[in-house]
Amino acid sequence: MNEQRPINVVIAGRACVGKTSLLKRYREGSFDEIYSTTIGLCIETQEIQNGEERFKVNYWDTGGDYLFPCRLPVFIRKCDAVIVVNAADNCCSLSQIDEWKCVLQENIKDPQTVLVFVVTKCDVKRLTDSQLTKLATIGGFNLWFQTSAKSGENVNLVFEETIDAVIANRKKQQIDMGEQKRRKFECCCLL
Ligand SMILES: Nc1nc2c(ncn2[C@@H]2O[C@H](COP(=O)(O)OP(=O)(O)OP(=O)(O)O)[C@@H](O)[C@H]2O)c(=O)[nH]1
Ligand SMILES: [Mg+2]
Repeated sequence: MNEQRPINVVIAGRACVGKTSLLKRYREGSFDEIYSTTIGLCIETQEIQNGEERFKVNYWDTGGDYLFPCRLPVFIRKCDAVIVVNAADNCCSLSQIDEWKCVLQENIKDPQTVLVFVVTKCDVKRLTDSQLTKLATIGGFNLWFQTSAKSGENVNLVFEETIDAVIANRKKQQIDMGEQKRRKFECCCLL
């Protein structure tokens, strides 16, 4: 069994949008109505199996007030995926999406980084599919979901599809590198 390089997933968004609740619902299957702000940063780790390969996944649950709208800290530049969380009841305007787009463009230089747009609290207010798709497309996201940490709707899907996309990117990168090496070798043989 192959142990792979850890996968780093940053969960970002303004304070109180539901980042910690989203992760808690996924990892523990529970939901808490009482708001307890995340001070700075919390890291959770998960071991996952994908075929013959084993991955350690680190989830970086950021505290909204600590990070945003300041420049995101350096670890975000090295992550494999960023899950941007917005709450359906108060922060899905076009100007906020533009703001996120700038923050991500400024901080994430690796085009392989999977950008995920999550609108949560959909038990309180729900966007239409076309509203969600429009916002996510304008923001330049690769994946988008509407979720509720309270009901659990789509929560597992967010994390499963994000991890699948990261692993698929890595596999594609390995194939591309293998192909480049093979071409170099063929060129050397011809000389
Ligand atoms: N109705 C509803 N409430 C939610 C949902 N997700 C989170 N909440 C509530 O929203 C509040 C904030 O949730 P948190 O998950 O702590 O928010 P956060 O983004 O981690 O906040 P910070 O750590 O301060 O950045 C809490 O009172 C949660 O119970 C949801 O899907 N539906
Ligand atoms: Mg939190």
